[in-house]
Amino acid sequence: MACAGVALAEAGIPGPDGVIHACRKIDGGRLRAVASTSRCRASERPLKWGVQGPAGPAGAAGATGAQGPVGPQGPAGPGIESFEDLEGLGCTLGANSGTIEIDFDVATGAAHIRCVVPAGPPALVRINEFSTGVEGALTDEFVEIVNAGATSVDLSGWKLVYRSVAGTSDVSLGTLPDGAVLAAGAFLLFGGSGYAGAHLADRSFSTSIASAGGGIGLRDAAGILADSVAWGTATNAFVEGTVATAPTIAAAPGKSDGRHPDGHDTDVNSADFAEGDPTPGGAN
Ligand SMILES: [Ca+2]
Repeated sequence: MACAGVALAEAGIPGPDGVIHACRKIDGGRLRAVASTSRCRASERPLKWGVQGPAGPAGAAGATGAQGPVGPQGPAGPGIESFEDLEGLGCTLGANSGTIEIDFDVATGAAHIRCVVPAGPPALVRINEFSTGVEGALTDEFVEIVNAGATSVDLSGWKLVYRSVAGTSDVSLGTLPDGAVLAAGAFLLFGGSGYAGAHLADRSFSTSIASAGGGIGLRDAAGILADSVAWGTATNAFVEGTVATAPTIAAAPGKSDGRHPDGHDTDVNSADFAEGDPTPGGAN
C-alpha cells in the first residue's frame, strides 16, 4: 500500500474529474495508479473508481412552506361617480326583484327613481286553496294551484315558495320540472310530508308551513311572483292587500282557506279566501 500511495502522488491523481485510474497486474495483482488507463500494459487490466454513478430516484416532496405575506392592496375600483350610475342596479319591490330606473324632470331638475320589476305572467294560474294541518298532524297540509284561464299553461320551472310571518327570503316548497303543463281549469296539488287526503298529491314538500301565520308564493320560471297569499299574523311581502284568516286547526280532514269560485282574485287575500272544508285537488 505504501507503494500505491507513492504512485498516486507521482501520478497527480485523481484526475480533474475525480476518477482514479489504475492498472492491475494480471499476474500477482499489483496495483499501479496512472493518469489514464490507456497507459496500462498488455500484462495489466485497467481499473477505475470514484466514478459518479447514475442519478438515484427523486426523493419525496418536502413539507409545504409557510404562507407568504399578504400582498399590497389593489387600486380602488371606479365606484359610483355620478348619480346616474345607480341606473340598472338591483332593487327589491315587495317580493320581486327589479332594477333601478332614473329620470329627471328637465324643468325642475327633480330626479325620479323607480324600482322596475319585469311584467309578470299574464296566465291566470293561482294559489287556490291551502291547509296548514289538522289536529294532531300539522304536516297533514297542502297547497292547491289552479289554472283559472281558458288555455293550458306551461309551468316548466315555476316554483312554489313559503315565507314565515315576517320572512324576507323564500323557502322552496318545490320547483316544477320541464314540460309541466297545467290544462285550463285543472288543479295541481302539493302535499305536505304528512299529507293524508284522499286525493293523491301531485308533488310533495317537506317544510312545514306555520298555522298561526305565514305566506305562500307562486313564481314563474323567471322568478316573478304570479300569485301569493298570506294568513294570520303574517306581515311579509306575500300579503296581498290584507291577510286571509288563518285556517282553523281541526280534526281530520281539517279546514282550509280557498278561493270562491276557483281562481277568484281581487288581490286582497282577506276578501279572496274563505275558510271551509278542504277539497284538495278538486273544485272549491
Ligand atoms: Ca280545492
